[in-house]
Amino acid sequence: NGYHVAVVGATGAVGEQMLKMLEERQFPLTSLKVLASARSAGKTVKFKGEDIVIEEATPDAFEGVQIALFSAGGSVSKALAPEAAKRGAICIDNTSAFRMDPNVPLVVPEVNADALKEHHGIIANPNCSTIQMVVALEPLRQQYGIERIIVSTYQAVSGAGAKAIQELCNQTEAIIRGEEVKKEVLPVGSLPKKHQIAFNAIPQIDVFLDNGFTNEEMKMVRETKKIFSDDSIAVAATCVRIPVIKGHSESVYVELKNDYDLAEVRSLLANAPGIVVQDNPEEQVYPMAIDAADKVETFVGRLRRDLDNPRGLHMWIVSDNLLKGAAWNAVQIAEELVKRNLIKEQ
Ligand code: A2P
Ligand code: 11C
Repeated sequence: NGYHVAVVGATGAVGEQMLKMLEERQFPLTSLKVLASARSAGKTVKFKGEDIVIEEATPDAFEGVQIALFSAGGSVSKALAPEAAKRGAICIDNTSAFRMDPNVPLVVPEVNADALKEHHGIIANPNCSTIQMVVALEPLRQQYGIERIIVSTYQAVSGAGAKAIQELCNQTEAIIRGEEVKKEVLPVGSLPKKHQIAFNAIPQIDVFLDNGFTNEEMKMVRETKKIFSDDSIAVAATCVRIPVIKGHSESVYVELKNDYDLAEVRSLLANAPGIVVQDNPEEQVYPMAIDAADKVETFVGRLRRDLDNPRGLHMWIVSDNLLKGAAWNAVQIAEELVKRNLIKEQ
């Protein structure tokens, strides 16, 4: 008793992890299609030890598909998710193409799984930096309410795709060998000007908007309000790329609506789904990207009260951007759809 599933962008940094998650979670599959661009058609990817032939992602490729996981960029989702939905598939889209569409639920299962009921064939997976933040803040929002959030991120290069991972590795090797450093991908593939990421920190992820914030920063603002269904929460973000391969780290300052007790905050977080508290500064225990890599949980630590505002709380939040930030959240949504009986029979 399984489902017909397709993964679009199966050769990419996130697509590869989607296949890994489907395999690890033993998602009930009747068939699996792996789709990518025409460049990859005919090549193979491994799934459960077997070679599966990649097909070109075209509208007809979705015939008979019940669940389609998309991570091949916004323009591919815009063109093909409506085609897949038209053919009866539920699309779980990891790109930003449909996130702010009022007809599209934007879902983090630990926070707003109920929004899945409202879907019309497309469900959006939020941005990686938003997902781990709302997972960690949800227990506090439930208990105390949230007034404002100020976040600074330290984001891994894998967020910018497989080419950016390669760029970090190539630049690092070149510098150590004293060779010329090539800059081809970061900070933004589509812009002409590039910066070195190896041994650097770049305060730009995605393009700048007229208000002085980047698109990545504004995604954190808009998506947080939509997932929490609360436009009154004030959010401001500064997003920075650092030379780490996997795992986004975030310094989050949150002002709560009501008084809080720090011990209670710790226990609320420790008992919440998807969260692991790592907070023992005396023993130098706190979340780090290197430990969060390849794990599905969101790690929280450095919990401390603000020095001036007694309702202010500082926290450090780390998660694997390719897993909870993308592939795991998408597969978790698929599992939730199964649990809620929301998938159409073919
Ligand atoms: P391909 O390898 O065939 O180019 P990443 O985010 O790591 O850069 O990966 C992007 C993913 O999106 C890859 O799997 C890539 O496939 C896929 N992709 C890019 N363009 C298209 C397209 N026009 N149609 C389908 N898949 C695409
Ligand atoms: C990054 N957060 O780390 C971005 C990648 O809207 O899904 C994901 C962009 C998105 O570069």
